[in-house]
Parts: sequence; structure tokens; C-alpha cells
Amino acid sequence: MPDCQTPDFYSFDSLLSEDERQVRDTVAKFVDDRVLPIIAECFEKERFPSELIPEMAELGLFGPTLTDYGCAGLNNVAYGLIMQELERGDSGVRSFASVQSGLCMYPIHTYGSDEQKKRWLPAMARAKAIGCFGLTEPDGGSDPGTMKTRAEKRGGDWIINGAKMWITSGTIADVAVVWAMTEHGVRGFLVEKGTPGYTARDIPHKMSLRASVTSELFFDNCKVPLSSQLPKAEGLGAPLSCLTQARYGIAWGGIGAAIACYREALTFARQRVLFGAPLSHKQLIQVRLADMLRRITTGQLLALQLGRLKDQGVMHHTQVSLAKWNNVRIGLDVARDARDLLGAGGISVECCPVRHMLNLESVITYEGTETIHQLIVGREITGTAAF
Ligand code: TGC
Ligand code: FAD
Repeated sequence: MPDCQTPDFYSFDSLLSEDERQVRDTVAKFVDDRVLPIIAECFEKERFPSELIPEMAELGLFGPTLTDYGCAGLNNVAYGLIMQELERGDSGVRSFASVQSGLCMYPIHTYGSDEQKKRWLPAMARAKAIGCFGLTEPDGGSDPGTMKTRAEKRGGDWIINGAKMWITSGTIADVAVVWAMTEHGVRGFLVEKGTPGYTARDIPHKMSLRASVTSELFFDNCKVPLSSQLPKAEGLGAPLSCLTQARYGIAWGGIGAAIACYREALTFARQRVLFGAPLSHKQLIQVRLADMLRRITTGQLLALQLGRLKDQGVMHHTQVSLAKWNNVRIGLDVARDARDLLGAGGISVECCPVRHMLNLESVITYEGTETIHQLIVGREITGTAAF
């Protein structure tokens, strides 16, 4: 019998290894026990639940696909399942893990010097050091190749000037992975909290990702040693390769959010009696639930195949674009429909769909907007960039 509850309509579970299932179930339990009881209040009070960070580190959720330096060396499917479960809890919790792993530990592991790796990676895996990733600028995030932040070599130092905006974990980060234009093109730098000329400030009044820290970073003649440059990162391709890691995780995360909303809508439809029968007996409600299940099922299988390609080392970043676009769209559409299906109660943060719906408005914008991913796929099809 196909499982419509979990949901696992196409025996997705049977396509996973025992290890992958175990990782997923461990994180699912963490989300059920530790995230779900507090997350609505965090969202309402605009508070990131930083008390969960040590436990997430204990579970090995930071840099889990990396090797050595205290990282677990899991495969990419297991990593995707972690992201799915975290986002079933909240996009803000998944965001924190994405940034720490895909946007900070990954570039240090891939582009860093031995000293940088030894200094930061074990600490970041244990969450003794928190990272943020500064690429987007106030004048426009979709076209990072035109960034205005500059790094200039002066004697034995780099001098950084500019600003970054909408940076997840900015004010709580011990180290910022900052991308700046130099005379030789884009380069990456590790800027430590407390460096003179570097400040961070939170962006308040967000109606989305309220359980996540989002900040602005300012660099005013910020002097960092030459050794703070990521030596192997040359050109825009380096930060874009980090985005590929985070976008991959988001493709799984969108399904996690959709699953949470679908389950709540299904429970409600069974319990709510209107016009003499449970809502779930009405044709139009069944169509809506079936449509949610259809979206989730296709998104699960797409994410899994993407993960298998990544594990085989043959995944292309345009495939990640298609999956990020598709699966975040699924999450957002399911969340909006579930919100409506719950009626007036659906506008309360006591029900999860409105929180997921609002969160996913950020997720569909960050890591490349939906339009940018459509244009990336369009370029792949036609060979012409139409950005
Ligand atoms: P383009 O010519 O396409 O690329 C320059 C070089 O990079 C290579 N490349 C990639 N490599 C790896 N992964 C990718 N995804 C890559 N995309 C491109 C490319 O092959 C080329 O290499 P080479 O050797 O030929 O030089 O560059 P472009 O300037 O035309 O840009 C194209 C475009 C629009 C796709 C790119 O700028 C883009 O992706 N824009 C969107 C920016 C974005 O997504 N920003 C996200 C900021 S971080 C964030 O949002 C974090 S949210 C965190 C959270 O989860 O909380
Ligand atoms: P713009 O680039 O100004 O785009 C505006 C609109 O124009 C969009 O609808 C876009 O799709 C559309 N558009 C753009 N180009 C084209 C085109 N060629 N044709 C047609 N339409 C186009 N960034 C980081 O670097 N690090 C982070 O940690 C981070 N965290 C974030 C957290 C949150 C909560 C949010 C909301 C954003 C975060 N971002 C982060 C920034 C995010 O990556 C950018 O918001 C995103 O890349 C879009 O940039 P923008 O907001 O400047 O929009």
C-alpha cells in the first residue's frame, strides 16, 4: 500500500540505504523533540533558537559531507535528508546549517590553506566558531559579478571597503567569508569578528525567516593579513560553487517544509466536519490533498536523483538550479494551499503552514531567485545568457 501519511507514496524509503535512513530518522527525532516545541514562539518573537546549536553540532550536522577535521564524511543523499528534516522544522534552522556547512566550511575546505582549515574547520564542526557568507550587496544580489566591495593589497595586508546585505548569521558569526573585487578579479577572505573596520548589524522587521539572524556587514578600511585570503579561490566561480552546495540542500529543504504543511492540512481535513461530513470527504479537498502529494512525491524523487548524481561526482550546477527552483516552488505552493485549507486558523502561527509560507518567500529569493534559476536553465538549453 502506498504511504500517504509520511508521505512516501513511491517507496522512496526503499531507495535509501540503512545508513541514510538512520541519519534521517535521527534528525527527524531532533526536530520533533527540540525544534517543533519552540519554533512557533521563536518565529513570533523574532528569535533564532541558538540554544539548539550545541546539540546540532553533537549530532554532526555541520559540514557533514566534508572529510577530516572532525567532519562525518556522509554522502550527499544523507546530507540532503538532514536538510529536509531541518526545514520540516523551520527554514531558519535549515538556513543556519546550510550557511555553516555549505557556505562557510565548504569554501574553507575547498579553497583554504592548511592553516585556515586547521584553525576553523574543527571549531566550526563543533560549533565553537560560527560562520557567515557575504556575497550579496545592497545594490543587487542577482548579479554578484558587479560587486562593489573592494580589496586592495597594501604592504603586508589587504584593505577591504564596502558593504554586504541580507547576510544570514552575520552578527553571531565569529568569521565572515567575504567576497570582494581585487585588481585580479573576485577573491575570498576570512574576516574575524572584532577586526577593526568590520561591523555587523541586524536587519529587523522581517516578516519571513523570523527565527533566523539576518544582518548587514560593513567594511571601512578593514585591514586583514594576507594570510586571511582563501588562496585557491580565484574568480566568481569560487563563490558560485559554494552556492551550488547550499542550493543543493535547499532543494531537499523545500520538500521538508511541504511535508510539514501537507501533514497538518491532512489532519485538519479529516477532523473538520462541515456540511455534514469531514472536509476530507469533499471532492475539491481531495483534489487539493492529491495535488500536494503529487508535488511532494515528484520533488522527493528529483532531489534523490540529484543527490545520487552528486555522489557519483557527475552533478552539474544547472541541475541544482532546476531542483532549487522546482522544490522551493513546491514548498511555497503547498504551504500557501495548506494555509488556505486550514481556514481562519491557518493564519495563526500555532499552525505551521503560515510560518513555512512566509519563510519560503525568503527561500524562493535567496540562493538565486526563482527567475535567476529559470534563466540559468534557459541559458543551458539555448546557449544564450538572457540575464
Ligand atoms: P557566469 O559566467 O555564469 O559564471 C562565472 C564562472 O562560474 C562558473 N559557475 C559556477 N560554478 C559552480 N557553481 C555554479 N552554480 C556556477 N555558476 C557559474 C561558470 O562556469 C564560470 O566559470 P568560468 O571558469 O567559465 O569562469 O557568471 P555570471 O556573472 O554570468 O552570473 C551568472 C548568474 C546570474 C547565474 C550568477 O551570478 C548567479 O548565480 N546569481 C545569483 C546570485 C545568488 O544566488 N546569490 C546568493 C547569495 S548567498 C545566499 O543567498 C545565502 S542564503 C543562505 C541561507 O540559506 O540562509
Ligand atoms: P535583486 O537582484 O535586486 O532582484 C530583484 C528582482 O529582479 C527579483 O525578482 C529578481 O528575480 C529579478 N531579476 C534580477 N535579475 C533579473 C533578470 N536578469 N531578468 C529578470 N528579472 C531579474 N546573501 C548572501 O550573500 N549571504 C547570505 O547569507 C544571505 N542570506 C539571506 C537571507 C535572507 C533572509 C534573504 C532574504 C536573503 C539573503 N541573501 C544572502 C541575499 C539573497 O541571496 C539575495 O536577496 C538574492 O540573491 C536576490 O538579490 P536581491 O535581493 O538584491 O534582488
